[in-house]
Amino acid sequence: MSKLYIARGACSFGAHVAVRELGLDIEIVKVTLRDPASPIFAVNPLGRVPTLQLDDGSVITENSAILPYLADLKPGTSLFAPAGSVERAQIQSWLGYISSEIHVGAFRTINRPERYHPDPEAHTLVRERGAVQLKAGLTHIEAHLATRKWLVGERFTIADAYFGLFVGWLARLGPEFADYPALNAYREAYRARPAVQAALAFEQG
Ligand SMILES: N[C@@H](CCC(=O)N[C@@H](CS)C(=O)NCC(=O)O)C(=O)O
Repeated sequence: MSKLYIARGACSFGAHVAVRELGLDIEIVKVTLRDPASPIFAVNPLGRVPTLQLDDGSVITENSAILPYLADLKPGTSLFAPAGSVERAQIQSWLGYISSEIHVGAFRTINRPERYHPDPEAHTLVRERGAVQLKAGLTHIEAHLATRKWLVGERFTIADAYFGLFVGWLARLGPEFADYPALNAYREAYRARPAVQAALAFEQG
């Protein structure tokens, strides 16, 4: 059976949700991160999640590759769109924006400043810059969501499975990230989904 490697509360949550939304027969394997003894290093030399290992041993990494791959296992699913369609490109556009601007460009800068500057005394400044980047990205998405419930096409897609986890992370950052009405409504709609609740229960168990 194929395996999706995830870690509790990590950015693998979107792929985990997608597996449950799609009803795929894929084993969810919970691992620890930044731990040399973690089994993730035997599958992905970077030691990162999500990592998808297929029946035949092939390995796929990166949210932006794993999420479309999972959706394509269920042709015609409403979580994605047909090859060649504008909607498919828009969904992929959001995957790229969230992966680069929101995750690595903003959250990682705030959560892992040591990856951007070796001097601990510089970390406060790095985090501050990350917060500025994050607010710019959130303002952009807040405006987009002001007139729609989900990112693309009036329905929940793999872009939402992915973005919803980062909206969940905002609560960890404190009150300066609380004043986004459309994002707050989006977080509630995301959390209400049975697949999200099942994924949360599994990861916290
Ligand atoms: N660009 C990757 C980022 C993956 C990533 O950084 N995952 C984090 C968890 S949110 C991780 O595994 N961190 C452990 C580490 O970097 O050692 C993706 O989108 O899949």
